[in-house]
Amino acid sequence: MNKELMTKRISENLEHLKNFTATPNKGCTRLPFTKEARQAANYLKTLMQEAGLEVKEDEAGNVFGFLRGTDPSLPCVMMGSHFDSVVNGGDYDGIAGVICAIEVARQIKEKNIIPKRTFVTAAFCDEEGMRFGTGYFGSGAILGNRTPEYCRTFTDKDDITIYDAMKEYGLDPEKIENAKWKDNSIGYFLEAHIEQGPVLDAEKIEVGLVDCIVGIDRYMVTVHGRSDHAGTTPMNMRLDAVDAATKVIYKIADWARETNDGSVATVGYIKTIPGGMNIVAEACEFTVDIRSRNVKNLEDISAKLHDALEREVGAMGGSFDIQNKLAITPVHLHKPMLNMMEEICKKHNFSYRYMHSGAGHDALEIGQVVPTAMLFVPSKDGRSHCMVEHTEYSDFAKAALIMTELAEQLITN
Ligand code: HGY
Ligand code: MN
Ligand code: MN
Repeated sequence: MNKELMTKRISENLEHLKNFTATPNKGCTRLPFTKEARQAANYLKTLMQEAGLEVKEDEAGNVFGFLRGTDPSLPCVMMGSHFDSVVNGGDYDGIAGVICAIEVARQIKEKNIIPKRTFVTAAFCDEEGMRFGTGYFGSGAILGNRTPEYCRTFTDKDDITIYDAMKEYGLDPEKIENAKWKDNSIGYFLEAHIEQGPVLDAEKIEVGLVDCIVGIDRYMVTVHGRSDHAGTTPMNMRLDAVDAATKVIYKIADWARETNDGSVATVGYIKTIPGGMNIVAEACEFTVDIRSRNVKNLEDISAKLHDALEREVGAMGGSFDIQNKLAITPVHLHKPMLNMMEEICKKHNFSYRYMHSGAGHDALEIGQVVPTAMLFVPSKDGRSHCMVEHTEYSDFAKAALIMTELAEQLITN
């Protein structure tokens, strides 16, 4: 395999994809079911077609490329990641894994490998959950975990439901369940991704072999109080939603620290309503994102959140709503494939280490039911979900090379 050619093609593709953002010069903002998503999906279809793949967009808005195997009865080997992003995010999170998958397909063709199992490149439409606060929409849909009711439930900040956003994008949410793949039709799932953390870069290691991905519980909390004049309303007569909410928020990070096992909890979004500096807030919204390799910690921190809300909002005299936007358990990835990737790294003298992922991925959703392998390449200074996110294109070529040799073993057996 010609690593220089692979690096060149990967860089050309990712450089072109940088055009498809709603915030030019301010990072990548490519939210699901938007103009930018459509532009990226169309470009990915072209690349898959040029690679000689049969292309399909499914009822969820995912894009797939098929390199048909000689034995269609065998479960396929799927490789991919997501083509959506966070707001003002980086240029490589997710999308680089899609391009690596397409490069693997090119390599399979150029090496004249005749696959027994079909090889499928996958571009999932909404892994981040950034627009609707959820997550793993596209990868969840192929497992049958998304319904029209689900699409009606969740809204974005403009109160647009997933359902209406899909219709606007040209999809029929009533047909979302048709996106489900037949049980046992996916034999293996592979994902290449940037680490999004500091470990590989700090330790100058080329490849991360991911053995475990954290579980995630995500909530949107709304505390309801009463709006009043900020100057004339005595402190003992207020139903101050912000006062109660912050008495809960300030505890959340410590609940994670107290686990002492790397669990994390984040309040990434807070909004006061109506948001006037001289108005006692009527309501306060905030998100909670809890992650751990230990399910019990997810449960404990969620329980502490509910108890604190009961206590503090009760004392204020208001009420609260809490919507569970995502609940997914940790996943341990497929040891035999990890061993195969380790052997490939040794063969090519790539330095590597086993590591867990603190970020969720489509591999977290699909790995719940399908043997899954994931590898990381270094993120410069460990930065991600921001416009300074950077990884060398030659590192993606290494990822594609490793995944090509792994895929070759899987699709020919
Ligand atoms: O939030 C995450 O961990 C991932 O980037 N979706
Ligand atoms: Mn991300
Ligand atoms: Mn990602």
